[in-house]
Amino acid sequence: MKPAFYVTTPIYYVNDVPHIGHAYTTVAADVLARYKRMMGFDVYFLTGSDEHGQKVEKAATTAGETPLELADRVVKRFQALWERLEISNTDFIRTTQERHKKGVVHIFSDIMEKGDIYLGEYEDWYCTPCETFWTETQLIEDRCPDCNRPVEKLKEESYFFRMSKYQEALLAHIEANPEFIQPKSKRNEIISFVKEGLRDLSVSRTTFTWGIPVPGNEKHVIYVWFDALTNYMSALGYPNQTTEYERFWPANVHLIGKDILRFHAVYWPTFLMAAGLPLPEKVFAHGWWTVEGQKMSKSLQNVVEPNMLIDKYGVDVVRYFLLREVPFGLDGDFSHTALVQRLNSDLANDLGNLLSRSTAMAVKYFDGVLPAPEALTEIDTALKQKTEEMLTTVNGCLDDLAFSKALQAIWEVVSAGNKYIDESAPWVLAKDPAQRGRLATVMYCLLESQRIVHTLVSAFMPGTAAKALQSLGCGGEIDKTGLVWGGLQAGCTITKAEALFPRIES
Ligand code: ME8
Repeated sequence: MKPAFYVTTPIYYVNDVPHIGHAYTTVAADVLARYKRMMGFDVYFLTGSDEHGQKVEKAATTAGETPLELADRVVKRFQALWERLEISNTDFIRTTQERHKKGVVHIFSDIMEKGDIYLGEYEDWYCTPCETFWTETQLIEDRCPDCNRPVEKLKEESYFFRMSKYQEALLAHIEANPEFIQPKSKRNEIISFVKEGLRDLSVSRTTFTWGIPVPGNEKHVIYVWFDALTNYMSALGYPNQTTEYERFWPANVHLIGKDILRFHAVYWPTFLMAAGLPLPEKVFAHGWWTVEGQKMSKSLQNVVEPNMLIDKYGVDVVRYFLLREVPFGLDGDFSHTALVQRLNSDLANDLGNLLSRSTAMAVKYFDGVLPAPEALTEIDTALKQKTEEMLTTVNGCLDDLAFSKALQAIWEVVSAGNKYIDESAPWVLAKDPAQRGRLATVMYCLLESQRIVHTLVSAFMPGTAAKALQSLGCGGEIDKTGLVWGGLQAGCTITKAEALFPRIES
């Protein structure tokens, strides 16, 4: 049986329309899912929408809709974008679905029965946009420490989760599992946060109604983060012991932005501990995008709309840029100039040009019928070795979620291919009939190296790779057998590849 791999994105709030931040996490998860599938894993890739809570309720009131009408309308925009971005998710969960509500009610009741959720009273500072309570000392100049907006004093009867009880167990888990929270700098932040002491957490609200009612006390709705985090299990069928749940829980990796790490690395694992359930293997928090040097925000009117980028540059350019430009885990800046530069140099000049040059030569010298190679010489073996080493490097990088480094490793082989052409000078060989066999070997090695390159590229830019592989005479299913040198069969048809990426004058 294939090994299982479960990757998730955050479920996005429907009070906002999708922007490049959302696209970033989702594309990263997609690349991982595609790569793991290619490597023979049985992959469950989950994304979805977070539809309850005060934020959504308020946005709906402003829009003159019911919360569900708002959610139904906005969720379509996310789903349409994921389709355009060629996101290969297995499932899409909405927190208003019955399957999800059932899961949330179950885990809440279960923890309550076990004694770790109790009824109490709350008085503290509340930030509505962040849906978070803060103590007096956590406020910065009387404002929310996360978003710097004003907070209000709220007193309410509330259910509490006995998070304090799990402080030591959580620390022990983090210490014993260095891979659990990544990157390392973020792991250290969480360790310090937990060491400062965990307070019991308010897990219900009575000030609004848009949410899942607390079982047995309908005055309360369940805290939106308690509700949302449970999606990772409810999508698999929890609390039922479905085949999916048995097979895929616990998740291999929750991909998230750094803004929501505390919820995933402190709240979620302690909820799971209280319910006696296994914890996810890894939580990886990536950095944030600014836009042309500024924070992306509605008020600055600089929100980058992925659909606009796709219209302008094409889907694969967007996918490539997001993962290549910034090491995953660090903050980065989006600019059109940087994107056009990557497009022109990495994609048009390097990757695209290499393929059109090589396939054009195969057509010109061998009428597009791939010749069988003779014995490899030193430079051929060097190219073959470099191609094979790339596979190991990329595999390691993707295990570490180092997408940018993985792409760099692939592009080293692209450069090696371009250099190989210069060094082997096929146009000189072509003039000498005695060098026909040598020319055949050069063409074979050149195209075979690119076939493997594009097999890997298919995880990042599926459309581009499909076109490239087609022109190399090997379209169709992609799997790891395609990563072995020698896959190109002598006699197959090579067609001249059109420019994969037209250059853009900036
Ligand atoms: O937080 N740069 O949903 P959300 C990079 N519903 N990534 C960004 C970004 C930026 N500028 N802005 C947003 C929620 N993101 C909750 C999640 S999960 C159980 C519940 C990405 O719609 C990043 O992944 O506010 C961040 O974590 C997510 O969008 C927040 O999306």
